[in-house]
Amino acid sequence: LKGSVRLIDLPQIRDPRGDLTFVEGGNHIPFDIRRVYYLYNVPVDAERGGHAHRDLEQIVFALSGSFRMRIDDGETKSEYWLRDPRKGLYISRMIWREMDSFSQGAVCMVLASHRYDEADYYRDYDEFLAAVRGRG
Ligand code: T46
Repeated sequence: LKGSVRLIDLPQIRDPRGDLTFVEGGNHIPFDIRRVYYLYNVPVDAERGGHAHRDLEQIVFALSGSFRMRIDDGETKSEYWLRDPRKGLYISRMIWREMDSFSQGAVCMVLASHRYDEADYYRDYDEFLAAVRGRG
């Protein structure tokens, strides 16, 4: 998968009042943030994702609780268990992702490089495979 999927460590400021983590555009992440969204009230047996993006880059965090992300670049598959709010999973363009095994009360926050655009999605796996393999 080379650098196309990797964990990004964010700073953590700890003191007796609790922990604080921050993200700065142009510093901690490799794109300008144009959108933030979050998933919550997710049933523990839910499956989300099941798509890839033509251009979108994202960083996915488990702000609370945990869940699994399955990653597939068309050749290699891997999986990440996200559970640490300091560690975001960077996912570049043209990567298939699936999410499941959400813990009770899990909150997933995503930083995205573009606004929502349905035309940017591959929601069909075979179409995604043909596209990544076709590019050689
Ligand atoms: C991804 C994973 C981690 C919007 O209107 N605006 C938005 O910004 C988003 C993300 C979604 N939507 C609409 C589109 C669908 O009608 O919300 C509905 C559910 O979206 P979707 O089925 O794509 O949700 P997930 O959780 O399967 O996937 C989302 C992101 O779409 C995707 O980019 O990587 O979270």
